[in-house]
Amino acid sequence: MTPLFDSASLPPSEEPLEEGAVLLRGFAAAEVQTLLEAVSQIAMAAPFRHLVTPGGYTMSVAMTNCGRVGWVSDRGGYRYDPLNPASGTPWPAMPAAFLGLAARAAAQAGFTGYDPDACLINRYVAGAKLSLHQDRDEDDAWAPIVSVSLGLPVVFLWGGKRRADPVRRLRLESGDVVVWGGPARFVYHGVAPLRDGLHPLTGAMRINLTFRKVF
Ligand code: MD3
Ligand code: FE
Repeated sequence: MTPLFDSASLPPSEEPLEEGAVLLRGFAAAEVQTLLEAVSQIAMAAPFRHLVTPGGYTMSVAMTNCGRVGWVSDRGGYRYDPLNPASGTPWPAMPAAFLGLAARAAAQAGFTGYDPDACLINRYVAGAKLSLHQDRDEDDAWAPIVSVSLGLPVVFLWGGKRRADPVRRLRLESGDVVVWGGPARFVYHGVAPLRDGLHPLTGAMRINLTFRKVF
């Protein structure tokens, strides 16, 4: 029996999650390898790093960016920076394949003309997680965040507009795309600790692309 690694083996589908949020299963399935090759190129110029939170914790997720600005964290706070603090140089440009995919996914969810400023690239190994949070460092509060899952599957945690709201669990697999915009833009969300596994293209890792309109 062939193990079911990801949604590449299923037809793409579209599931509304809530107003402003759509899950596009398998939307990027045909592009996973191309996207991962681009991530490797970006990581050569801007290596993944474990950033420190303002509270002094080192994040279990390793991060890098491409685009006009990149999301960074240090003891001073969170911000979007046109320069990579590790090198003092601009972030790698956003590859055309990234922009095209993000714009097509956003349009499918009803957000036309999407032109993201940043793509934050998150890398998870077994045990890495992202605690429940809101993304509120962007000036544009309506434009969607587009998320592309690559590699090992993960359980995505998705709550409401208040931290205490109930949290739903959603399994995301390689090639799945989620678009969160408009009224869904400020929902609390996170990622459960990654489980051990081996994916044919990423090995023991999960990579997530999150596109953001910052300005
Ligand atoms: C819903 N990343 O980088 S992407 C993040 O899988 C982040 O790496 C997760 O949360 C990851 O900030 C989840 C999905 C996502 C991203 C942003 C959102 C969902 C969102 C913003 C608002 C609502
Ligand atoms: Fe987030």
